[in-house]
Amino acid sequence: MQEIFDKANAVLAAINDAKPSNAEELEQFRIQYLGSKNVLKDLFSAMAQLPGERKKEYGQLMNTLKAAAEAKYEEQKAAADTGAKSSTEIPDLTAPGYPVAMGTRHPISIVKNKMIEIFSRIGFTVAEGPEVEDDWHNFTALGTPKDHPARDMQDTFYLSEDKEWMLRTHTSSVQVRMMENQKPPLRMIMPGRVYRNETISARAHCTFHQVEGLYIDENVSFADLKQTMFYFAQEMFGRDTQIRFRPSFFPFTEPSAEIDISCFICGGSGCPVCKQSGWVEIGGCGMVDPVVLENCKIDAVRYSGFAFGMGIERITMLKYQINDLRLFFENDVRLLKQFEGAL
Ligand code: 2NM
Repeated sequence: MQEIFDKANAVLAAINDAKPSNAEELEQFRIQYLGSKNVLKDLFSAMAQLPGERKKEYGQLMNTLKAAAEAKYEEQKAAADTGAKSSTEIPDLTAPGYPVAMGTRHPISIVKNKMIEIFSRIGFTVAEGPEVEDDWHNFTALGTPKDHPARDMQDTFYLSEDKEWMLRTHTSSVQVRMMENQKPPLRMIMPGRVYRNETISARAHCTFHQVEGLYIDENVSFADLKQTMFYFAQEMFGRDTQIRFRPSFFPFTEPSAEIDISCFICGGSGCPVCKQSGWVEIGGCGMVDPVVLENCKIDAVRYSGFAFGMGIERITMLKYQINDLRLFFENDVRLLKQFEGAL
């Protein structure tokens, strides 16, 4: 009789000691203790040989055995599923961590920084201002009051019913702030994000980035403007780059011009980038209208100035031959990682 109890207790000890640590051992354990021909069954049948008064005690031992086998199996299975070897094992805290992939600078930032660097070499400083603007700084001071037809040139995101507040449509609003608050000479560029309510396509987006520039001093001439743009074009696109100015219109400059550069892909002979014309547009510019200077409390008799504006996305698309503006706003790493190590 004691032999039967000893045998059952030995199996219980074996179950408690078992450490099935891989899938194969775990399956062996299951077959041995929980399968259709498991060892517990023989122990159960031995119950018949026991006297009545010890049957209950043996039955309880059998239940303990079965519960121990099931608990061990579930515990080891769960441990295997989570990859933990054992709940008591301490991880190696000195092991090196998993490497974290380094991010890359966005192409718009790369080109913006390059533009800042080029202009800073000839004495331009950088100024920034708010993206939510009032009517005065975004429009009226720049020669476009509320009823002015030139306002229709830009599709503005207004923020108030009375059209007093809006998302800035250009960074010229920052130039107004600078002209109001500082005395000439002024020589600065304003990089930043601007907003226009346009249908999103490969060539247009409701938000993009601009670098605008402003130079105000005594005797600033159109020749200074041309030479500044020529310098920029050569630094940005290469020493062989030529520029040309086409007459244009902006509400805040007179005269005004669009700036083209000779196509740096084909050198001017004609290709798909310049649409066979040999020239590509990079921005607009002009002599600041005396009315704008006076609006900003600058003596327009003593001072004159030039201003220019360029879209950073456009410059970036040209420089890196990116053909869809939307790529800049999607943050697809397949695009971004191509700029690894670039500036
Ligand atoms: C452009 C083109 C031409 C411009 C003018 C001014 C200001 F404030 F001085 F009047 N800021 N920016 C300007 C002139 C911007 O962007 C295509």
